[in-house]
Amino acid sequence: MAPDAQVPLRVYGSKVSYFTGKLEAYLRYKGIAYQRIALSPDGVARAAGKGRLAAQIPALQLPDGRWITDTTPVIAWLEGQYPEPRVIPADPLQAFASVLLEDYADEWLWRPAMHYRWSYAPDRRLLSKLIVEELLAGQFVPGVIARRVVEFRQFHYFVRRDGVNARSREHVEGSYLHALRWLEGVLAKRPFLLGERPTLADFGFMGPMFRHFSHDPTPADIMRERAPGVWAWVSRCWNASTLVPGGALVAGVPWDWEPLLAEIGATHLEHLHANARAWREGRRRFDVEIQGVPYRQLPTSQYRVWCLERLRAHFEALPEAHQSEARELLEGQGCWEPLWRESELASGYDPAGEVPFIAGRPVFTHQPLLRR
Ligand SMILES: N[C@@H](CCC(=O)N[C@@H](CS)C(=O)NCC(=O)O)C(=O)O
Repeated sequence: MAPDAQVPLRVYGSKVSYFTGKLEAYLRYKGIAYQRIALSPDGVARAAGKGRLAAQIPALQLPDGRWITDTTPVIAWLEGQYPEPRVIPADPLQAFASVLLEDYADEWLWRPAMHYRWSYAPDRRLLSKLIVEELLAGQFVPGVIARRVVEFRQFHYFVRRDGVNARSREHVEGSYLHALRWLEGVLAKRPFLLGERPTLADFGFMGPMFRHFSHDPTPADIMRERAPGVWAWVSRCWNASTLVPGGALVAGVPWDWEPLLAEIGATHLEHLHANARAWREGRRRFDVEIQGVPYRQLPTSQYRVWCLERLRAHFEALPEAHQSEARELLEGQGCWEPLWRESELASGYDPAGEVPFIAGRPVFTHQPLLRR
């Protein structure tokens, strides 16, 4: 049953979170009413009281009481419930390429986003303050200790443990700079990535670009200096509900997407492949070389095996004529081979096909490995 559009969805999230920002930008554009509930002790208690303590944010509660998580399947599901204005392009090739861009923005740009936030002192200080104020609103807890704990936890789990060190640091920052340059070039030609209105690729990029890169002091300074067009686009996406409906999209996958696809093939898909192999071999950590830079002891992620499965499933579901077009596009940019290099995938992440109606599992969780 479609949710009642008049009753706001409850979005449990944080005003500084990557994925909460991505989802909020989408909901605003769609005109879907929502109420954001901060993860203060009160917000957590309310979520827990409804029988579900979110392991990840955002977690959404529908008017009928059901919960959904994970912005990628959540957006896909909401598109079925609220079809207009549609964000998943009607052209199957554009839709497939957009899903690939969304996955890259969600998963590959996550590392530089966390690195800038937790490695640079001004960013770390500001964000630990904001997070503690949100989490501990109304509680008497020594703020300075809580902030140090947050800073240590985030840096340890999402920066050091995710392979950022003296050898990889420049490359990690290079991923952000590459994405900025690419976006700036495309946005000099049209207001959104596929034309006159935002589509899934725009909302995918809003994850890293909105609540991290355009907000945190160090990457925001870089964005304002080097990519003012991206700076303006972030606001445009946030304010996109005011656009006149029906803006045109370009035909097919534009040639200016190709350099980004080449980057995705050389980075994100290589990483997804190495992660999937490590998962098959039952390893908790793995090494991989990306664009000649060694990333050591990365945590194996069950969730990201599922990401690769989903990308393949999307390709396989394309009508035959579009499959050959998509294959040609991917082969031309070095994406095809890493997408299929791992012969068998068995993530076991969502065996009953229930997403987004499952509790999303944190990206680096190893529960199934522990059960062996
Ligand atoms: N794939 C998920 C990822 C959600 C996610 O990782 N959210 C982060 C915050 S932006 C989180 O909850 N992290 C949990 C933690 O820090 O332990 C989605 O798209 O919603």
